[in-house]
Amino acid sequence: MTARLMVRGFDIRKSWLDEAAQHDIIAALRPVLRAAPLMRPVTPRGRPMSVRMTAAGRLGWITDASGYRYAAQHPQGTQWPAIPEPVLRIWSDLVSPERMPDCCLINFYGPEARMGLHQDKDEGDFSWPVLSVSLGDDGLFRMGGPRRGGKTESLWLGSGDVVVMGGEARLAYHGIDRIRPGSSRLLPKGGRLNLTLRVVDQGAMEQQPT
Ligand code: MD6
Ligand code: FE
Repeated sequence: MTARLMVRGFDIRKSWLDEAAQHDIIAALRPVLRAAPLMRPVTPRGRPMSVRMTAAGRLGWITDASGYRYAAQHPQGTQWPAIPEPVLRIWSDLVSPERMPDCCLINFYGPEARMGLHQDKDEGDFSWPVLSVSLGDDGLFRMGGPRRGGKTESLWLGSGDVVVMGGEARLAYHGIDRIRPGSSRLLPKGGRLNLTLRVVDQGAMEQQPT
């Protein structure tokens, strides 16, 4: 059973995906991860992130010494694979069938991984929401407001949960404090996968690093 929760403008759909739908997505992600292997990104300040990352779609979000930006190629020099159909379907159902996302960022969390509080602000168009899909182990999701240092609220995201971050929440700070290793059996080797779908837009191919 799915349930809807609104927290600080974050539209949270608990158990939006049933187990069969989750397995379908994992199967569809397997060739994507073969074509575009997960890598450990390094922040512009030279700190390796604890999550591993890759992408699908026209553009992928990357970070390295030259900054955060969207790029048309995986750092290995290949185009990003297409965003799998069952993932696009979630976007059509919850956001819009009129405009498909340009990027599906794929984050993998091992037992020690976390994601510090951040805004998603490298896109050229904030009128579209960012949609996130959680798969595998539970992750403790922290939600704040438009300014760093404001009040926050946390909620465990489980496998199959979907979050739509739009409207007043589009530029809200958010992050993952920790995961609960071993809480799901969806991924044979454990861990948490998070997919975020974004409309990037603007002459994004020429985008300057931030
Ligand atoms: C995560 N999520 O759940 C990290 N970004 O692993 C995000 O950073 C995120 O959940 C934009 C919109 C929704 C999100
Ligand atoms: Fe984010």
